Amino acid sequence: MTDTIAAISTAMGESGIGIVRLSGKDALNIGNRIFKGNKGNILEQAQNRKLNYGHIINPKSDEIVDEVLIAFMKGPYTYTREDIVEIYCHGGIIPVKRILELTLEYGARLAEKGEFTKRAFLNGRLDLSQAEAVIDMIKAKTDKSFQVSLNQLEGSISAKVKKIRDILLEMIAHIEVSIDFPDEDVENLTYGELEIKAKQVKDEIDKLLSTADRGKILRDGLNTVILGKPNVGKSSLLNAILRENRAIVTDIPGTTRDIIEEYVNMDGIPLKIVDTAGIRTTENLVEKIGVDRAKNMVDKADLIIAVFDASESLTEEDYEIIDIVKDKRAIILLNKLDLPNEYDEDYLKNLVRNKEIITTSIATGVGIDRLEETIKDMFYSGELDIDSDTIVTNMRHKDQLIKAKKNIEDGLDGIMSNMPLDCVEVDIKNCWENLGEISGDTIGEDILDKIFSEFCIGK
Ligand SMILES: Nc1nc2c(ncn2[C@@H]2O[C@H](COP(=O)(O)OP(=O)(O)OP(=O)(O)O)[C@@H](O)[C@H]2O)c(=O)[nH]1
Ligand SMILES: [Mg+2]
Repeated sequence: MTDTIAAISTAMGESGIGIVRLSGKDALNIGNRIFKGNKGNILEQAQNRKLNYGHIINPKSDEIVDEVLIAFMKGPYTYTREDIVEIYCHGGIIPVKRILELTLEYGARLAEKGEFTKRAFLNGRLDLSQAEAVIDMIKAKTDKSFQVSLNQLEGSISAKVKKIRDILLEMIAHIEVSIDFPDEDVENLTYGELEIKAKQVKDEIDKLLSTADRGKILRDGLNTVILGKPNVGKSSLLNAILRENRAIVTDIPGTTRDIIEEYVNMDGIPLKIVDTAGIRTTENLVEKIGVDRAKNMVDKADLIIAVFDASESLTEEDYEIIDIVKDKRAIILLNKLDLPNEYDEDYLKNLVRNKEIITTSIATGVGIDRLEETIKDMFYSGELDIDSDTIVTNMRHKDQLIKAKKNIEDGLDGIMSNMPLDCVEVDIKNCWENLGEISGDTIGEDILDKIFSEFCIGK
């Protein structure tokens, strides 16, 4: 990590300014080679963290490349903990590219994706969960998901994980002492203490895990799948929610053949709306694949909107759909209410029992607002308290928490059945390591590379 990296840190395109960033021990040197201020080569005398006005020049020809502001930030009080030089030039593709090329020519190496943040992590400025929060912040699509990432960057998960790991460490220390100085009284005491602490650890892990699904929703959007037999108005519903003609709507059953996914921000709730092919038995190969895909979406759905046609009595396909959604979180939509009704409301109510039934006429726009209100109510009700500061938004963290939970449960079983302490210790240590992978204290190089490859270049 002794080389100096450089990258364009702003998005490529037309803009007011663009930023080229350098980090590493040669950052200042390289900056000095290509920058010319009013008083000559000013960076050398520049005060730390002050903006300097001047030009980037090509040292070989003295030709001006761009008019810029440049700042030098001395490590270790920087993002990467290394010396950093930032060059603020005109936006647009050409200036940033030419300046980047010059920095490379004078000794910098093109940064890999996320390499600035990786250095921040490796130099101990951020732990891994905080580094991951940086990606999430950059990718956040709603205020809420941004806020949750910001909390994570501020260390909300790190603090919780550290607290749990400290308890585990105390347990390990306790066990080691008991093994080194065997004494029956001490040992009995040890089992009692270990039990209390193991339960505490398990509780804390459970608490974090209980926020994980909510975190996924905040990050990716509430996965909302529209399901129904052909021609009931599923695509019309997608269009109504999006308020644009996204999907093709015709009166021919079997119009939608593939999955259509769109994101919408419903008063701050991120939704991923999925329109699907109408469920029916068909000989048409393309449609058949579409129907299979529709059914596959069900398991991944956070919420299903099952659409029925009120102008017809229930068909075999409708019964199949009722069966699919009966144990799922679902809203029942009775559509085409503008037409003469053929369904038996009480009968349907009885079939879907605990589910909310909403009557709509999507074609004329009736009932959409009620559907939206219902979705919002479901989201904000009960367990979905999205103001909580620590929410596990990252699937990698969730996986580690699940592993940690399994290990502490095994450990607890061992404690309860007075297993030899060195066996118990293995589970406790595993749990400690699982949690360490969240903060990055115990983690392999390959996983690190994978995590940082999700970043954009220049961050
Ligand atoms: N009268 C009436 N017609 C509607 C209503 N909603 C949708 N339609 C019509 O029903 C037909 C089918 O609508 P779509 O939205 O394509 O239905 P779909 O469920 O996506 O159908 P597939 O893609 O074939 O599965 C179209 O002609 C719509 O205009 C409604 O509330 N009332
Ligand atoms: Mg359709």
